[in-house]
Amino acid sequence: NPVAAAAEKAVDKLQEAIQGGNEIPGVPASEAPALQEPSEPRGPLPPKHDQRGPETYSPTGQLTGTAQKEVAQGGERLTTAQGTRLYDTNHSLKAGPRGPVLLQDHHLREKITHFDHERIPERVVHARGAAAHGVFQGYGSAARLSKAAFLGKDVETPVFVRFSTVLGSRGSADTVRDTRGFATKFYTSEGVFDLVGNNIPVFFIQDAIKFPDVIHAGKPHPDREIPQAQSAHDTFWDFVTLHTEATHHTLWNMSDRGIPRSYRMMEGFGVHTFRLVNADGGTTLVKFHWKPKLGVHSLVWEEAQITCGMDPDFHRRDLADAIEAGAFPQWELGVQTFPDTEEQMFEGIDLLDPTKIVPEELAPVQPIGLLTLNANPSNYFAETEQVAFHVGHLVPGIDVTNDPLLQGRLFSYLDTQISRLGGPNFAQLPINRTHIPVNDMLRDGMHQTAVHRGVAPYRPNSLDGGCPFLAGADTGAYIEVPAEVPAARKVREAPASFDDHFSQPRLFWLSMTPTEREHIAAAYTFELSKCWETAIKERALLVLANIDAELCAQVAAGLGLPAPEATVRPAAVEPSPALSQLGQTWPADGRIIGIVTDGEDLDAVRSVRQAVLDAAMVPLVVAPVGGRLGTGADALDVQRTFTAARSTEFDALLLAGSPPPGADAYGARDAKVDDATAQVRAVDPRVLLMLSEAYRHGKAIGAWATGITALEAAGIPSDAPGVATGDSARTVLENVTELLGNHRVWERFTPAL
Ligand code: HDE
Repeated sequence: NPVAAAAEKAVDKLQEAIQGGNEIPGVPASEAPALQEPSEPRGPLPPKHDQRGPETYSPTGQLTGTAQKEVAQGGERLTTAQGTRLYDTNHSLKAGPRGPVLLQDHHLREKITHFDHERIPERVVHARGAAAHGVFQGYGSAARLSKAAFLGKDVETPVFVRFSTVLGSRGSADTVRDTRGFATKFYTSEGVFDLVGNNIPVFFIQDAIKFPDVIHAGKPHPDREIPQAQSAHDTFWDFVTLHTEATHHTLWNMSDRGIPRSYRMMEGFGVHTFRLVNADGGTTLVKFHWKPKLGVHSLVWEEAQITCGMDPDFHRRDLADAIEAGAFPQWELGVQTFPDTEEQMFEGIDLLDPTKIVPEELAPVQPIGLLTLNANPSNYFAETEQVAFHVGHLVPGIDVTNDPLLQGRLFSYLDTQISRLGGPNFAQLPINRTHIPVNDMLRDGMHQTAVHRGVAPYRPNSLDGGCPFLAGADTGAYIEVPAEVPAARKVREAPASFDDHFSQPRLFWLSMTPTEREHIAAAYTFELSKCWETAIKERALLVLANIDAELCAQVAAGLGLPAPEATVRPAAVEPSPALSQLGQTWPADGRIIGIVTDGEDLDAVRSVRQAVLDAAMVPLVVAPVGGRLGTGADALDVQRTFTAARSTEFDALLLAGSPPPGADAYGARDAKVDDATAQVRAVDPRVLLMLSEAYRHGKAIGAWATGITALEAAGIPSDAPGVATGDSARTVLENVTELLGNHRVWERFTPAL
């Protein structure tokens, strides 16, 4: 089973990382050969098997990404940036060993000056991100809609995808409640196409002119610069309750969509309506969707909050580990299609309003290709940080619409990149370069790396042989759709259809299961409790009253405020079951199973660990202390100690036990077997915490033999929902795997946490 083998390799890697650094078990540090500084030059470490750098091709003599790396970081001997060899990099040039440092020390100044300038401004939004390389394979099903070559049947196109949170700084935690960015760069045979989307299909505002305002409101308060990466504060709620067009997006944020389990388990949306053009010039309006093969899953709020502290890099690590293990995440790209009519409405929904969805029941998502992420970046800065997406990077066959949010974005991305990447030549950075020849007339500027030939970068010219020549429609030119612009007055106005701010939030609310509604009400209560101003809480309750009286009443009760009456009666709407995350089963591939053991009955642990691998999941052995369990070739590595483990890291817990049932377990060494109270007291409190949290968070728990004793000590009956017990470890695992198909044990959530 290649997936299992890959997962095993990943666990070994993890083990290496845990043990790495100073000690190899059984070998004193001084004798560990690999850790000694080599005395002779040797080749650099090869890239890890999961890593890849950007591949680029330039006909104008620009270096490709790989070649550039060789120039910058090749060879055996340390040099200055000018290539001069150095004999010392640890001591400044001084007037005597105890004397002052000399200004003439160029190496010192070059080294420190370069370091002083290592940082570039972080993105003004979406600063915190993680990315991966991959491939997109067209199904060909979109050929009747779009002439874009990369959508053709079996056409493979390299891609680079960056996921992000929106509000937090570069160093903020991954699992905060926020929208997630989902930006994809397709290096197509017709130029770069960027699909710069989010994991939520609607946006806060309807007009880009409000973007600075909504972001100012969401970012930390300007006086104390708190809170970090949070919407739970006055200015955010002030804005979204005064601009009620934000109600729909805010509701999605307060739902489980705001706290994804993994980047691999979220949907992506292009949000705006785009226009596709086929080879005959026929046009269709579409909305883009990414559908994850692993399903859409979320954390629960308490779990997300604990994870912010226990592992702030949770999503970043999850993505990289999965790819390293060969469990490549996949999404299908799909489109909802609408006739390109003059009014650009579909079933009464304004397609130019980015706060509206079109329910999938009205316009099904039709799959048009498959995205597979299969390599990690080899340098975070060069790739993930320097990548520059732009909604205006389009290829023939894809065009924009008049959505006023999209129109503003068409301006913003290039503008922000000029300041973030220090000038107008960032398209030459390896990660941003198209993989096809560039023949532009853009010249000079900061950080120009091309050595342009010729003397006439203008058209027409007679000096450079008339080059570059223009392309026509038959030679692959990008030609904007000659869409009609109706005669109109210049106005600062929105169409009347943009005024409906509540019917779609109500549609979303009605489409949720009771459990999901509980989570939403709890999230609103949490966020609004963090606001200082009562007036803002009261205004937020008014907004909720216009969505649903029950939602409003629950949040009002939590805040200790009266529930107001609705002021708006939203249009009658049909629920859209496709919006709910519950009710389906999904593959458990790549799920993380904590096997908690006190070191007894290692045969069962070994066998269940192997069974977890065989099921393409990742086992992590959790034991009281680190090191290895048992001896010889069969010894098991401990991946987590009771001190370093927290339930939030695992999708399910297995409690290994020691035969015979009833013997001491988990630190119960001194307890009398027949003294139940003593046993309860003696179970390690860290195990009890792990169990009670996992139970509260709706995770599947399995136990066998004395593991069942520990379960009971944690107050979890062995017949509770989502708890699998038995004598055979493998049978217990089978039951747990089945439970994982539903992601969580949802029965435990009603009533809510
Ligand atoms: Fe963005 N957005 N955005 N945005 N956006 C940026 O560009 C902007 C919007 C999205 O991983 C910035 O290079 C405006 C919607 C993603 O590098 C900036 C408006 C959607 C990313 C910018 C929007 C997005 C950005 C900041 C309102 C989903 C991260 C850094 C009209 C469809 C891309 C940068 C990455 C980044 C502007 C609204 C998605 C400032 C003006 C709607 C995924 O240019």
